[in-house]
Amino acid sequence: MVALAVSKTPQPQAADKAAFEAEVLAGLGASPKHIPAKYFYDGTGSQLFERITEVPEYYPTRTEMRILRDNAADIAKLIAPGAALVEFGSGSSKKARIVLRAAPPLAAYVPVDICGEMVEQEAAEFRPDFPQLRVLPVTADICFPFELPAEAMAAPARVGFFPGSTIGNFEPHEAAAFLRNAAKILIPGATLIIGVDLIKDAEILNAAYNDKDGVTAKFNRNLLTRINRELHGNFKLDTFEHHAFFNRERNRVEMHLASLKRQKVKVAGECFDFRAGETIHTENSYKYSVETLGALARGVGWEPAGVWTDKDQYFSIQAFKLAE
Ligand code: AVI
Repeated sequence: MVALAVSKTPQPQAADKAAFEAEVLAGLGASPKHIPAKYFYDGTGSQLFERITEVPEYYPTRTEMRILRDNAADIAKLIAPGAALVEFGSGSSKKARIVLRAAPPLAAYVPVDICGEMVEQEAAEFRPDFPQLRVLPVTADICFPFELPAEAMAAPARVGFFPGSTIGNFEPHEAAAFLRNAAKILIPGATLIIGVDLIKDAEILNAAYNDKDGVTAKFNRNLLTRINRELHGNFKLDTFEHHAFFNRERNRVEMHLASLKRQKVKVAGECFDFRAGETIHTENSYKYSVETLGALARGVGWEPAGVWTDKDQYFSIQAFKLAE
């Protein structure tokens, strides 16, 4: 779903597995222990994330959809007729549909995702609903340069779309690198529309990542199930607890898996010691203000061009322009 993974070789499956193993072994061997959040999204992880978006405490998805619906006409004014709309990490394209319904006739919609099978399937489901629109899926890692299809290259304008606050799962230097890469792909004159979760009361954030039904806990622990299955691990799931909390100094929600006892765990033939209470840091979800994201974007050449939020100021859609 979310395009955070990195891999490009003729044998993607073998390479993905090698990268997964290398990153898990390095992360479990480090102090503090950590595993990149991109590995949450196997089939079960993607389904669990979809369920998270529906739990009452997890406000981001429904709030972002509402902001897009309420302001679609205004947001669409940033899209020139005949432009190509490039969606970074397209997922189910639900949010792009809202923007596209309000936009003028476009040259193409280019959903980009690391998961080729998914992006092709979503494009196939998307086409009948927008019969006049060229839908040109691209399989690529959005953090690295990739080529746009010829029709999109020929379009007189390019607009990037990056909803979902996926930018929050990047470290700030990675977010800057993403914005720099997006600038290279979209070229001068382009617009970029990003969904960004805003800094707010710790109580609301803590609830959003500790839903009562335990779906987020399942999503977090599924990483251990995946390691057991794919890397011959022997994690005992009931000996690891989901921890999620807002780290106010760093403006991020951290997710961890905490070992409930002193124990040894084997993964891919290597043994790792856990102290009681020791955690594996599995995710950061950075929260921004309009100003802090604006400063980050300005630093790599994007000028703020519009902001839309909900009445509680929980979430924002922020637009930027790249100087000509
Ligand atoms: C995908 N991403 C924006 C989600 C977030 O809120 O950082 C992932 C997530 N992790 C726990 N709940 C949702």
